[in-house]
Parts: sequence; C-alpha cells; structure tokens
Amino acid sequence: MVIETKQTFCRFCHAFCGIEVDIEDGRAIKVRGDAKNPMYQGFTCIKGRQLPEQHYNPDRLLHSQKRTETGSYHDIDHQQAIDEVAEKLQRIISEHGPRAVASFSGTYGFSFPSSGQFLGAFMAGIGSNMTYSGGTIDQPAKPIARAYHGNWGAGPQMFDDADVWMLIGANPTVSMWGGIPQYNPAKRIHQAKQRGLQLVVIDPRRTEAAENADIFLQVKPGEDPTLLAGILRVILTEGLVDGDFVAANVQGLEELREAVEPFDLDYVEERAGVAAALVERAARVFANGKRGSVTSGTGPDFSPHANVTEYLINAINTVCGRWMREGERVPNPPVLRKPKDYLAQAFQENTDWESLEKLRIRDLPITAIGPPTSALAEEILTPGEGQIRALICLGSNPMAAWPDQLRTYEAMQELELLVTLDIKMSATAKLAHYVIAPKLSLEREDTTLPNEALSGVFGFAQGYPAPYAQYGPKLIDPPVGSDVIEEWEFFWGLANRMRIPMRTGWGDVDIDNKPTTSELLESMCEGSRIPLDEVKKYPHGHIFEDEEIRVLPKRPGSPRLDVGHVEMMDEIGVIREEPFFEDGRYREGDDFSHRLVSRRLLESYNSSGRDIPRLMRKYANKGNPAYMNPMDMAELGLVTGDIVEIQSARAVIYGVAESADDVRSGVISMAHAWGDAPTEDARVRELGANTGRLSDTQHDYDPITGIPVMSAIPVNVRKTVEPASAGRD
Ligand SMILES: Nc1nc2c(c(=O)[nH]1)N[C@H]1C(S)=C(S)[C@@H](COP(=O)(O)OP(=O)(O)OC[C@H]3O[C@@H](n4cnc5c(=O)[nH]c(N)nc54)[C@H](O)[C@@H]3O)O[C@H]1N2
Ligand SMILES: Nc1nc2c(c(=O)[nH]1)N[C@H]1C(S)=C(S)[C@@H](COP(=O)(O)OP(=O)(O)OC[C@H]3O[C@@H](n4cnc5c(=O)[nH]c(N)nc54)[C@H](O)[C@@H]3O)O[C@H]1N2
Ligand code: SF4
Ligand SMILES: [Mo]
Repeated sequence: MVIETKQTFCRFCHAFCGIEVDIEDGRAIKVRGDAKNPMYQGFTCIKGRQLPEQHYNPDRLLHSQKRTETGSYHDIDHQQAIDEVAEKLQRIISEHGPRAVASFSGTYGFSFPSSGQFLGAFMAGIGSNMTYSGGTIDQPAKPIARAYHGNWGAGPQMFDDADVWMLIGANPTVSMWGGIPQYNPAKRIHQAKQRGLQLVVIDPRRTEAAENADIFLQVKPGEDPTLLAGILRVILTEGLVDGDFVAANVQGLEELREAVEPFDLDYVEERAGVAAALVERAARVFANGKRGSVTSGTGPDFSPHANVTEYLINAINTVCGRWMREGERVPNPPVLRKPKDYLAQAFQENTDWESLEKLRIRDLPITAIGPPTSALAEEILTPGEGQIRALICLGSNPMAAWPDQLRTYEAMQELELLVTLDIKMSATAKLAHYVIAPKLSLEREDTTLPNEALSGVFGFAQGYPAPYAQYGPKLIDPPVGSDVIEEWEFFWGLANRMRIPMRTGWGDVDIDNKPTTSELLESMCEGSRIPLDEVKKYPHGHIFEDEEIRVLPKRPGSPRLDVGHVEMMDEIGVIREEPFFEDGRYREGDDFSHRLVSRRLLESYNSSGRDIPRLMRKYANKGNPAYMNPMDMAELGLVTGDIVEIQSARAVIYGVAESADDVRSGVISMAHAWGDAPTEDARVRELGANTGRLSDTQHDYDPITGIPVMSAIPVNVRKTVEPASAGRD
C-alpha cells in the first residue's frame, strides 16, 4: 500500500504546530513535526503525535447521542437531533424569553473559528446575551487590568529580540502559553539564553520553565501582588524607570509610588516568602535590561487580587518603557486578518462597571469578555424571571472545568435542555440531553487565523511573533458509517429550522442555502493582508515578511497609560492591611495548613487526552497526582501513592499523593479538569480528582470578573483509606 505524506497543523492544543501526516489507504497512521515549517521547525509534543489514536479512538463518538428517560443514550441522526433541539429551544424561548437560553464556549470553540462565530451569530439571532465562555474562568484579570491601565496601540516588546524576561505563574514549555511564543518555546528559550537573555521566573513550583531561569523566586501562592509591589518599589526608589517614555506617555506615577511605598523588602520577604536580596536582584535585572516584558500565565490570575497582579505587571512594563515605539518595525503584522495601523499611543477603555448590564447573580457586570461563567450555575439554579433553562456547550466541559463542581453538578441536572458538542461522552455529556458528534481536525479544512487573532487579546504578545500563517486542508474522511458534522453546521441547522437571522463577524449568512466550509474560510479572510489563496500555496506554512510595516506616531490629544488608577491603588492599600501568617496560614481564623495551586500536565489538555492510553501511561493508578514537597509528606506520614483527603472550606476531594521536591513546602500542586461526577470519587486512581470542586463561587470572588479563588486555595490535607463513597460538601 502506498503511504502519502501531507502537511497540516495540529489542533489538539492551541499551539497549532505544523505537522506531517502519513496516510495509508485513507487512514492517518503517523504524525510528526514538519521540519520545513518555518515557525515550528519540526516541533511537536506527545499529544500531537497521538492524533491518529484520537481519531480512531474506540471511545470517540461517531454518531450524535440522545438521552432516554432511563438515562441511557442511543444514536440519533444529526438532522433529527437538530430538528428536536430547535423545537425544544423554540418552546423554551416562547415560554420564558430568549434569556432562558445560554451558551458556553470552551477550548474547542477557539480551535475552529467558524464554530464560535456561528454560535455567537445564533445567540445574537435569538436575542440572548447569555453567551458565556472559558475566557471568564481563564485569565479575565488580563483584559480588566488592561482596561484600568490603558492599551498600547503598537503592542509590547517581543521575546525574540529581548534581553530580559520576567515570567510569572506560567510554564510555557509544558503549556505553550505565558508570553514566550508558544511555537517551539523550548527552542526559543534556549536560543534566547544563548544570545544572553536573562530570565526571571516567579512560581511556587520550580517548573520546567524555572529550570532555565537566571533568577527564580519561589513565591508563596497568592502573594504576587506583594512581590510585584516590592519589585516596583525597588525600580521607583532606585530611579530605574524610562524617564522619557514616562514623561511622554504615562500618568499616575506619584500615586503608584505612594501605593507601593509600604512594601519594603523586609515586609515582602516575610509575606511573599522570597529573600529580600533576590527580589532586589530581580527588579534590577529586569529594569536594567534594554528590551523585554513581564508576562504571566494562569497561576496568579486564579489567585486572589488577580486584577491588581495584572495591573502591577502592566505598570512594571510601562515604567520601564517596554512598549513598541514610533518608527520600529512591527514584527508580526496581520496575515489572514485585515491590515491595521500600529500607533505608538495609549487607548482608553471603559472601566465604568456600574454602567454595564448586570447578572441576576451577585450583581456581576457583563463586561467586554461576556458574562462571568462562575455565576452560570447559579443563573441556572435560581428561580425567577430570566432563569436559564437551556445550555448549549461548544467544545467545553463544565463538569470538569468550572469552579465549584458540586454546584455545577446540581445545575446540569436542573436544566430543561443541555446540549453539548463533544467528541466523547465527557463528564458533561453524560448529563446532557443531546450530544452532537463533530468531525475531528484531520477531517476538516481550516486556517491558523485563531492564533493570529490572539495577539493583543491578552494585552501582551500571544499571537505569532512573525507574520506567519498556514492553511490546513482536509486530509482524511471520517470513519466509514459515521455521522459527524462540523460544529457550525449544527448552529446553521438550528437557525434554518428556527428562521433565525445569522450575522457573523464577516457578514450575513444565508439560512436557506447552506454554505460550504471553503466558502466560510474565504469570507472569514476577506480583505486580509495576504489573500487566503496565496497562503494556500505554502503547504508547510509561511512567514510573509515581504512588506515592512512600521509603528506610526501618536495622534494629537491621545490619552496616557495610567499606572495610578484609584481603584487599583485602593486595592493595593487593602492588600497591605491584610493579615498574613507564616507557614501558609494567611488569614486570621484561618485553619488551613496548605495552599493548592493549579498546574498543567504535558500529557493532558484540560480534560482532553485521558482516553488515549499512550498519554496516560505515566498516570496509571494515580490519576492527576497531588504533588507535594517531600518534607510536608514526611510530616503528614505520607508516601507516594497514598490516598489523601484534601479539604477546602467548600468541599472534599481525594487525591493520590506524589513526592515532588520542585513544589514549595506548604503547597499542593495539582492539575485541573480531571475526575468525574462526585458519584465516581471512589475511582480516583483511575479518573483522578476534580480540583474545581474545592473552589466556592459564592465566596472570595472578584467583584468585577466574578472569578473565585482557583489557585492558592486554602486546604487541609490528611492521609486516608481508599475512598469508598462520594465526595461530600
Ligand atoms: N480548578 C481549575 N479550573 C480550571 C482551570 C484550572 O487551571 N484550575 N483552568 C481553566 C481554564 S484556563 C480553562 S481554558 C477552562 C477550560 O474549560 P473547558 O473548555 O470547559 O474544558 P475542556 O476540558 O478543555 O473541554 C473541552 C471539551 O471539548 C471536547 N473536544 C475535544 N476535541 C473537540 C473537537 O474537536 N470539537 C468539539 N466540539 N469538542 C472537542 C473535549 O472532549 C472536552 O470535553 O478550565 C478552567 N478551569
Ligand atoms: N499540556 C497542556 N497544555 C495546556 C493546557 C493543558 O491542560 N495541558 N491548558 C491550556 C490552557 S486552557 C491554558 S489557559 C494555558 C495556561 O498556561 P499556563 O498558565 O502556563 O499553565 P500552567 O502550566 O498551569 O502554569 C501556571 C503556573 O502558575 C503557577 N502558580 C499557581 N498559583 C500561582 C500563584 O499564586 N502565583 C504564581 N506566581 N504562580 C502560581 C503554577 O505552579 C504553574 O506553574 O495552558 C494551555 N496549555
Ligand atoms: S504542542 Fe502538542 S498538542 Fe499542541 S499543537 Fe503542538 S503538537 Fe499539538
Ligand atoms: Mo485556558
């Protein structure tokens, strides 16, 4: 049999690595990195190399599923499923109004741009703004802090020509995230170190990224605001600021100086648990560098006072002048997006949260990132006008990923209609009325547009570091006899049945004549700087560096970046007054001995990957391990493999303890989105544990983003016997 080799890009995670796929008799048999891809240069990870296993996985849904009265599922033709869901939605809308219908778009709503666009168009069409997304339980502090601080039109300085970098609570070589371009990050870090880059890493765990650090600050979880205030104090008192940039573009410096003044290094050392001399060195190394940025991942944004943490990150970059300047060459102009101007100036955003529409729950505002997911379970459970009765999940898994799993569990069972579009019977699918089975990545054509569009979204350089794009053609057919569709077809089908007008970001959609995916990709890229047809000429992907695009001067009367916003300064004052204690006891009356922090594992992607045996080898019989410092383990009489009970103020989970000397004492480091419903707790060694259950959406949440404490969660831990029963409240 002839083996054909074709190029495309991996969509197991958001990094979109360029790959080569060997195809034999219409079947994908092997995946490897594409050495000719100019952005990734042959890089893949273990997950991407399992794409064939993912496509031919026995647990993959090849037909949509319908739940019966007894709770079992049977195959349903997808057209029939669309008819039935449309009819049920119509009834709910006419009885309760459009707000009774909500959507939740997750990880795989990002990967396929047509999916999210069509979901958004459908929701707008029915007139519901209950469009929740993973972004509000990810790093919502980034856009909020940027709104307070202002946005810089020309973007930040980039990693590839930096001589210093400060990485806070991110682990790019595992997560492909955090500010260091997620395109072969290990190689980029290695090359940067060779040219002399100095790397500062701040994390309670000595991560894979920290192994490369010149300075590693093993901070106590949740104490980034204190540590960053201390770093800023050094920069300001030693006069290490970029005076010209500040004079021309910045306001609020005196307010900031006053706010960080009480954070002297003795206080910082005691509270954040990092030696004063090390804090001072980190501040000097960063500020004395010529180019570089402070960037962060999810860790600090899940911990308390995340908006302040992100605001201080912006402030450090700004007082050090780490933004692109007039006349500099833009390293990553658009390819599949429209051309745009890069202005060396600030832009203001709305921070008048009072002016925004509020949720029924806790008066949380609906900001530019949408309604807060942490309130959705309560929006479903709380009776009254506007109660949510139907939920459509797109490439997401609330039971695994939402904070406060016990509340989520209750809410999912309360819904009149739960529909999820998923490739397998996830923990959420097992509670859904309909599960729509989609095509997988190698069965569909797409472009790298979502990654390109990331630049600017998080306020720092998360897009491509160069004008790169790739088109991935459809490589294989779905398995014979299957009935799978692309997600957008489901939403189009609903609009067609319900006669809902559909308007996407690129124009109106004909709800009578179904478009093709190729047409959608064309429309999506209309007016792009490089035509899609041109991009298609390069099967290995291409960097379109032909045109030189430079940063333009600021416009007269442009606003300034604000490093002294009164609300942020007030919160810094509040933080300074908080009681804190040694050995992990932070709050008055707090009886919790440990802090549980978030982390990612290379072999899983949120709740994905656990059905692929080769990825799970390492985790046989231990699920997502509860990594703990060996000294803490000894103190608790634990050895690797013991079952522990981890108790927060909200709930209990079981975990399998594993000794890890890279974890700070007093800390438990554990991956999220494992485990299943509470009824499955006894299977912890097989399924792992759900750390989301430890969070409480009703306490200690941020009043703007609604995000509860999802890292630095106060917990007690103790050895226990094999869990036999469900986790309890
Ligand atoms: N405690 C705690 N909670 C967290 C986090 C944490 O660190 N700690 N992290 C948070 C973050 S950053 C995020 S982004 C959210 C993630 O939240 P979610 O997006 O809700 O979680 P995922 O597990 O990624 O869900 C993806 C689902 O899509 C399915 N899927 C896989 N491939 C496809 C496909 O091609 N098409 C479709 N339609 N579906 C597919 C998978 O089977 C899975 O069920 O979780 C958040 N929750
Ligand atoms: N392999 C793999 N890759 C992934 C994912 C995955 O599940 N698996 N998930 C994807 C998703 S949805 C996202 S959003 C990105 C996230 O990308 P990252 O944010 O880089 O994800 P993590 O590896 O969890 O890194 C978070 C780090 O924060 C640290 N941390 C925890 N609490 C604190 C704190 O209070 N302060 C500080 N300073 N650090 C803290 C943790 O120890 C950890 O090292 O990764 C994506 N990539
Ligand atoms: S990092 Fe791994 S999973 Fe992510 S796109 Fe690359 S190969 Fe795929
Ligand atoms: Mo995320």
